[in-house]
Amino acid sequence: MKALDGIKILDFTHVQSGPTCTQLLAWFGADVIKVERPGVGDATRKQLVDVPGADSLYFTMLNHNKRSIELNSKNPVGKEVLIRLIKECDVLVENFAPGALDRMGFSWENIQKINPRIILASIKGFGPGKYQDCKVYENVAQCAGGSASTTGFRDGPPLVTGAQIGDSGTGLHLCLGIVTALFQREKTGRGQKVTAAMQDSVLNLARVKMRDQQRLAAGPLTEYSQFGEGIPFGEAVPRAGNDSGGGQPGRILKCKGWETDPNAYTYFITQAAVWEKVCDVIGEPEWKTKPGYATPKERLDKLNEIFARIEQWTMTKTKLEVMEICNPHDIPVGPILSMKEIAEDEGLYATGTLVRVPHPTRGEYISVGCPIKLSDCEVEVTRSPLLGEHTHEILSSVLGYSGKELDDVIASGAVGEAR
Ligand code: CAO
Repeated sequence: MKALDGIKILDFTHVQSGPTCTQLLAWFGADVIKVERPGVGDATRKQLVDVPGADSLYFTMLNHNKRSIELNSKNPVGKEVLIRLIKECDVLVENFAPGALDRMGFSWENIQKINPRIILASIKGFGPGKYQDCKVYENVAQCAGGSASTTGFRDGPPLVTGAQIGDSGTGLHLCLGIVTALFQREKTGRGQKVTAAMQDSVLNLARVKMRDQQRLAAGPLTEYSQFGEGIPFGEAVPRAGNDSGGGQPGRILKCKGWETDPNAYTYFITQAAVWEKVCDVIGEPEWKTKPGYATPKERLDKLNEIFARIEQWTMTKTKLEVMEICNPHDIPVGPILSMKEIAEDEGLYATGTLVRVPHPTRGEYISVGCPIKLSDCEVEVTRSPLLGEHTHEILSSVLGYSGKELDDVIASGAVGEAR
């Protein structure tokens, strides 16, 4: 038995943000019916193709455990099929451009009339306001949500991060909204509208930077490296390089092999509670009591010197040796792991965080499995559907089409089937 057994999701999502959300729901046992344009499908099927003729990794890695129906929702017969799907399903999830669902004739008011119990879950770039009509992609959200202005080095331009906090981050937020609405429906019997804006989700993930924006009014941010370097603050939270966000000084330091390996680095935090152990490990025991070094406040203007000394030590060790030496002392360090190293970590396959998935047209590929583990709901990752692979099955077994009615729908051209 799966946690979301019996829940049917009408999945009108595409690209990354929405599919991230519905994939999680599918992993927890929901029946996710992905509606795709006949002959075209989700645009990511054909983006960044590495195996000619096969669905891309972009698509396969975001659409596991789903079923695919090819359905033209602008065609009159297609609309009838869609109405039947809305009647059958518990949740409709979409991340079309603003207004697209309304233009199809499926406004929230209409959807509620068709099925008052349904939950409509939407991702948009912005919430209501001056930018509400904009189409938005990942990096736009990272910039508009405050992340880019606070990422990177002070003397360089704003930076976007490799983690897809705008797309996958918003998908996660929406997923929580959906299960919360399902929980509330248990008591009220009613559906509701759930929305998550990409700007809002990025801002939520950048919450500590809004904290710092307000702290600036009370004085300089002493834990930022620029304070110790005597560089004045402006009106907005600056980019903090690799400073840690939590008030404990931290940096990325070179390790053995850095000259040729771009990832031979470690993150190193000089946590106040373990300062004495840090001094012992790097061979500067006198710093434990030396005036100007003994307390965190005294050290603020010496952080460059201190980290340069720690780096002299880390450069004599590999990043994994640094971790092995520091961990027993509770000194927080993090090796900079490349995607290659992560892909080769069998421990991550053992926990299901990485999975090897067989696929009929592209062969076996590696995917990231479900990052959330439930003790009573095991996740089994199955491959993404081919375009229209389940059209017939959904029409007949979910919607009850049969005989002439089924033939008529297929003949109308409103639906397509895997070729
Ligand atoms: N049958 C018929 N028509 C369909 C259909 C189907 N099964 N599925 C989609 N369509 C139509 C839509 O109705 C829309 O038509 P109109 O423009 O006539 O209303 C059209 O396809 C295109 O949809 P779109 O505007 O959503 O797609 P796009 O490629 O132009 O824009 C995106 C993509 C992502 C920028 C936009 O959807 C968006 O801003 N979404 C919200 C924010 C978001 O999720 N962004 C993250 C994307 S991941 O980086």
